[in-house]
Amino acid sequence: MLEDTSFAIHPGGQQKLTSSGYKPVGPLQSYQLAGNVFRGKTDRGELAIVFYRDDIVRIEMNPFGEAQLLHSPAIAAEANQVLYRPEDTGETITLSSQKLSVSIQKQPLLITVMDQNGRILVQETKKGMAYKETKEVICYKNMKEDEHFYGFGEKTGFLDKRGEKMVMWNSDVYAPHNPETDSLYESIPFFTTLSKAGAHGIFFDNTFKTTFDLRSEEDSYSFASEGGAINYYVFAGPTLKQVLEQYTHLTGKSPIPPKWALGYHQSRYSYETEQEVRELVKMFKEKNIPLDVVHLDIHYMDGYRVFTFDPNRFPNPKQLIQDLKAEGIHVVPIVDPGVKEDPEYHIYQQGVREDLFCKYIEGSIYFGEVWPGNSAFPDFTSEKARKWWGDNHQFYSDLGIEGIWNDMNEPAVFNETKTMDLKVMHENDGDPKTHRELHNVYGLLMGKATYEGLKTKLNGKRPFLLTRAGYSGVQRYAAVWTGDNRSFWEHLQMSLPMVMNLGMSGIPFAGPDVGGFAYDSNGELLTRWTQVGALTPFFRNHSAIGFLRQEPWSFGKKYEEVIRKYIQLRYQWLPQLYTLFKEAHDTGVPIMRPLVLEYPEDENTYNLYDQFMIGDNVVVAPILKPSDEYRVVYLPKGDWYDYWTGEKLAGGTRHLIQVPLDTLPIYVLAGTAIAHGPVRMSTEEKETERTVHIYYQAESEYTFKMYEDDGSTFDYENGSFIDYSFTIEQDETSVNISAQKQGNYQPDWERFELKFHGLPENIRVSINGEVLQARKHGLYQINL
Ligand code: MIG
Repeated sequence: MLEDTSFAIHPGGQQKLTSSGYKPVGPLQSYQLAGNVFRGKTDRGELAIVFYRDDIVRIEMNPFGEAQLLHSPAIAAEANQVLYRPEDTGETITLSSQKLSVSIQKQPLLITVMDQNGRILVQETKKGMAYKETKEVICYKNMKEDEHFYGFGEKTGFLDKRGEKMVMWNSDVYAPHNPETDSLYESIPFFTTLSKAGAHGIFFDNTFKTTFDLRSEEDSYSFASEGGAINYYVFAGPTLKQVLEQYTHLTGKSPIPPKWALGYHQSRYSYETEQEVRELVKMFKEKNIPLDVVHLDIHYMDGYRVFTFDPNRFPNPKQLIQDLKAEGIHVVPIVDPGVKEDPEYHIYQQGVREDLFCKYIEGSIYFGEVWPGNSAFPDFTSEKARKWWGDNHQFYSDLGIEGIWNDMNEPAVFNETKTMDLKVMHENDGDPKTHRELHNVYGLLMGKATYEGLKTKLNGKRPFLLTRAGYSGVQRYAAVWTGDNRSFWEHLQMSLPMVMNLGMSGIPFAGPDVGGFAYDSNGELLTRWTQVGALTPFFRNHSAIGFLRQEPWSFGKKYEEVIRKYIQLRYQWLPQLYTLFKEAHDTGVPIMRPLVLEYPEDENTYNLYDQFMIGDNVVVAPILKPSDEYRVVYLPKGDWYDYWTGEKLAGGTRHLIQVPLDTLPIYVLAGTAIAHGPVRMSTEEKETERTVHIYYQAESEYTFKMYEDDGSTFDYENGSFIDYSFTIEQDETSVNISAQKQGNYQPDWERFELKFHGLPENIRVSINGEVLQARKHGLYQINL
């Protein structure tokens, strides 16, 4: 194509820059208060303001009519009754809650959101809010010099998004994900701004194609949409963690995953036959490599018909799944939205007869080309279609399947636009809207249908769902993998800030294809990538058809040994990760964190993308380049223990470290603790012992948390869990632990140990006032 050559920048082909053509919405002319809702009229349209909580305010400006205050499916919370009194000075109206104050200057209309101390969080520029007759809307905000930006979901590039311009439009991108690649599979129009004064967040809840421009102007940014209203929420912070709690209050928290989903997943496009799957599992057993999940990609289906198995390739799926389960392994099949046009296929018949497919306004079904050939697409915006789709998962649950992998749900279609015709009209539970408006929520609603359907079929067991596409709120249903990356070192590098920003967007359960999907991987890359994967929330090795195989043993013994070590390490860390998943469920704070989340006052962390934290006390600094045994690691303030050698390093500075192939650099903050379990071949194996590692530091105090439940049911919702809290106080002569527990779940382990690192001789260790006897130096066995 000529567009792929220099012809693309032919001097004659440059378009003239036109003035933007936006018009201001005009001054505020009148207003009224109806209960909790402030409504004001401008020249054009209506402004509405509602507090959802003292620390969350919604602002909607519709330049084309009334502010409708409708909800996208992202929203999981209702507005609380927040009491406020408007103050009107003649020029400005101010609405104040306990935490926020919104000032509305009437002429010209200018909205400023402040905290209770009058600190400005968000302020419109002179351009304010504007629209075009063609229905585009835009909102301009000031951007201060010291502001840094996190979130925006699944984007390429580095950690801090200042200077980026990003478009939200769920897209299937098989072409290599480059720094300039913009829209990927997920659209999360939410971000957090951090400055010296603190943090606040904005969620632009508009499901049309939206654009965030933090690049074009030096001192302002904008968010714009192709349609709909200027509808956004401001979160008060003032810390990054509070913003995440506020955003996930509004859009929902992630469920606690079943434990098996936190183990190691092996995938390939595709393991094509029952025989191949059995041999794969046998290899894992023989090689002593833990495994919890095998994914079945599209080859398992009969002619790519969802809710079927190919009778030749998989003659007895029930037996296969049962046999694997007996070995502690779960099978997760892929399910795409496209339903093959085939009048003899029951799913297609049901969809047509019961009117469940996406249609044009004129009444004909929309067909698009995907794997099965010409296909219809369920209209997930309709409750009836969602229920139908969910109920059909009985097919999988009857076979013993407890997890589903949703792919192609942007939706991806093999045509020029890569998706469904924008004119298609979704039923949208009685409020019909075009695909142009609802494209970005199609994947989210498929996830809702799948998760909720599967949940009702599993009789109290936790479903696992993996999805490629999503919108804000997707964390309520699914884990997210970052789609079709490649076996490039650059993509290993890029996966870190991408997964960290997904975490900063309310999506804690995320990860890339370990080893890289397309292109040929190699031993060194797979080894380094598996090291990172061992501590990434979602840990799956997946690779594409036509490229080198990349199971752990594919590149020879030297690499296999190291890969085994790190998959095993994953299982040792599971207790620690599980507690962090529980924390994410409660607070929205992710498991894998950028350092800035823990050290927001430390400028060195603001764009630190090649290291990450697990929880609040562990820094991981992987090798991300070939043939390199050295790297610089930045350790924030405090002292840090090398996880492997026990050597203590000073924080607040950079270290040059040597990192042989078998090492993933991990540092634990002195004065803190982490929980470990034994290496197991799968999470179904009983966890017989539990060890809490405590890293000695004189004059320190830390509250260590450890959460346990059965790992597989929702019984924790009815009190069947146990939550430990250890306050560890250490000084020159003694360590005192005050241990508390809440809940009555009886954990599996038979032995519980405390293991100290760096503990000097002659230190007295006591727990709840009782002095402990060491079994050997620094090792204590206790009864909890
Ligand atoms: O266009 O099902 O991202 O993980 O292996 C390819 C085949 C469709 C894309 C997914 C990938 C999966 C593949 N799918």
